[in-house]
Amino acid sequence: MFSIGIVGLPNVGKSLLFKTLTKKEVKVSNYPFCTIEPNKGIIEIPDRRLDLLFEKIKPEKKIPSMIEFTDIAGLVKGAHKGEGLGNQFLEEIRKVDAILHLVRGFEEKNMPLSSGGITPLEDIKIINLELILSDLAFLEKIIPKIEKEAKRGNELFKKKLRILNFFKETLLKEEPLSNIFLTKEQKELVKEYHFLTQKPQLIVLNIKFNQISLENLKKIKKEIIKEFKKEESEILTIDVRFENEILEFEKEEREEFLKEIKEKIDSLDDLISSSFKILNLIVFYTFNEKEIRAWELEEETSIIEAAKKIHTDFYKNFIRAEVINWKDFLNYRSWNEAKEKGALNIVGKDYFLKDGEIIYIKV
Ligand SMILES: Nc1nc2c(ncn2[C@@H]2O[C@H](COP(=O)(O)OP(=O)(O)O)[C@@H](O)[C@H]2O)c(=O)[nH]1
Ligand SMILES: [Mg+2]
Repeated sequence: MFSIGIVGLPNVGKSLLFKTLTKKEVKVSNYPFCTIEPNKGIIEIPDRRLDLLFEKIKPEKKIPSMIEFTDIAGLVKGAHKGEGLGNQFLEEIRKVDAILHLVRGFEEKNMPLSSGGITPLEDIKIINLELILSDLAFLEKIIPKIEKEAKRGNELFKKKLRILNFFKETLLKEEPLSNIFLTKEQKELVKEYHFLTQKPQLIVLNIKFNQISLENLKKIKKEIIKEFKKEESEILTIDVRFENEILEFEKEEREEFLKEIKEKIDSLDDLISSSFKILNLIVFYTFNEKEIRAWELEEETSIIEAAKKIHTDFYKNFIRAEVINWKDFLNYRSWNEAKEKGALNIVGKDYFLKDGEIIYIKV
């Protein structure tokens, strides 16, 4: 399962966000492979396509894709040098696939801010600098070893060394590694190191919706986009405490509330969807009479890898597969009808799956 780490300075609302998210948690007992740890929770991904397919096919069960969220304790300045258990927390970040960077955008009388005000840009910089310095310290540890191998004439290590030296230069300029464009081959070469600043990062501003004007909010967002070279879709605003409070409400009531302030804040579902999106995964579907299921997969992966994910038998005995885009499938009454009308694409094991495809594997 892919995982997201909630990261940020102390007192920005990470644990409250985690608590709010895990109120939506799936029953872990359904997933015996999952370890139960207090700071981890498994959340279902909202998926309109899956809902529509479920309504059409009407199997007994619907199984959405899921991701794991981890509440990682607050980083402080100097974390990379071990400040405030920093190294331990940074190691936890190394294990996740993407970072949800929560930033404080609310004021609270009994919780004064050390800087005396709301300073999201500075706060983001503090955390990102710790990630950069941690990557740099790690690089300095591994480069000499790789240099040794490269000197012996190992071509692979020579290639690695070139990339890692370039990484070092970038980090020394206090830039994250995500700013560097890498080819697929280059990415493969450094994948094993799990650099922190290479992980996709979603920035989430935690505000009090009645405390900040829409104008001001837009301005802050724009500054963040510019300063950290982010896409608009990589920045969300959320009112964590409010989301926590309205969880108790009925769905209609909740939507009524949200409609009023929609311009200012994103919803918890938006947050979950965006966390999933930054992982750059595709989703494909399988179904039978019993269940319809969504599966997540890395982009540019062949169908044989998808088969492996479903069941090793499908992987071992794969003959071919039938594939159709989910929306196209809605035009037919059944799989058989789609097949008779020639709408199914028959593919071999090297076929690259595309987002939103339904597959049926023949063994
Ligand atoms: N006003 C307001 N207070 C919040 C919000 N989120 C968290 N808090 C409060 O801030 C304090 C720290 O929150 P916590 O989730 O423990 O922060 P963490 O250190 O980042 O895990 C707690 O007293 C929370 O109740 C929020 O969205 N709005
Ligand atoms: Mg906490």
